[in-house]
Amino acid sequence: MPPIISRGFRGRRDDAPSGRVPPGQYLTRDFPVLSAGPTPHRPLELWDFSIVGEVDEPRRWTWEEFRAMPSEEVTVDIHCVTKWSKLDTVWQGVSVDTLLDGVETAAEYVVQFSDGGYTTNLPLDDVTGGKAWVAFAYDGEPLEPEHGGPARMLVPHLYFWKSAKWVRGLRLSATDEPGFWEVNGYHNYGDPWQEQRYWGD
Ligand SMILES: Nc1nc2c(c(=O)[nH]1)N[C@H]1C(S)=C(S)[C@@H](COP(=O)(O)O)O[C@H]1N2
Ligand SMILES: [Mo]
Repeated sequence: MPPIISRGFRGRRDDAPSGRVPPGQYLTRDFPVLSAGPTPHRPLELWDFSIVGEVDEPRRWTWEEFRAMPSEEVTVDIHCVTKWSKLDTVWQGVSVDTLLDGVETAAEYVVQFSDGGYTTNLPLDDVTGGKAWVAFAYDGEPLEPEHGGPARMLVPHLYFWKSAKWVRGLRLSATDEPGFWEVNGYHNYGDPWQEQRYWGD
């Protein structure tokens, strides 16, 4: 008798490791590009990153200063609201904790702002405590413009629209100010494990 091979088992070989893929998501090995507008191309000598709003003193780094800061390699899973998830993506970036080091603020919210005008809002707690980075490399290479280069936010515990490409800074605020997709029907918080895709989810 030949061994009995279960097609069911074979068919599931590419399935997600359990507990890694939020409800309603499928896995992709591609890296889709999702941009609401054209890709900005800002020369590095005209790039800076700033922390503004409700802070004791605004902070600003040129590209050179930003790249001289300590950075980390992080391996994380990312989840787009259009239902693709990608496991074990590898980034290099500066932790937002490092950028906020020494910044005095009573703010509870933050808006990421970008070249091209994109914004996205979240509680300050969601970008502190080792949960968010300003990433400048992906898979060991400088971040491609389509994916947000020269630098983008990486906030992997929320849907990926909460990770602004071409990010130029953080605006700290006492009040929550909905960003680009949040005023256009997306959920204000965007937890993929709670399937917080749209208003009312
Ligand atoms: N500036 C900017 N950032 C953005 C977007 C955008 O349109 N503009 N799209 C968001 C959405 S909806 C997703 S899923 C991810 C897509 O990142 P990717 O194109 O690198 O896959 O970027 C997010 N950040
Ligand atoms: Mo998205």
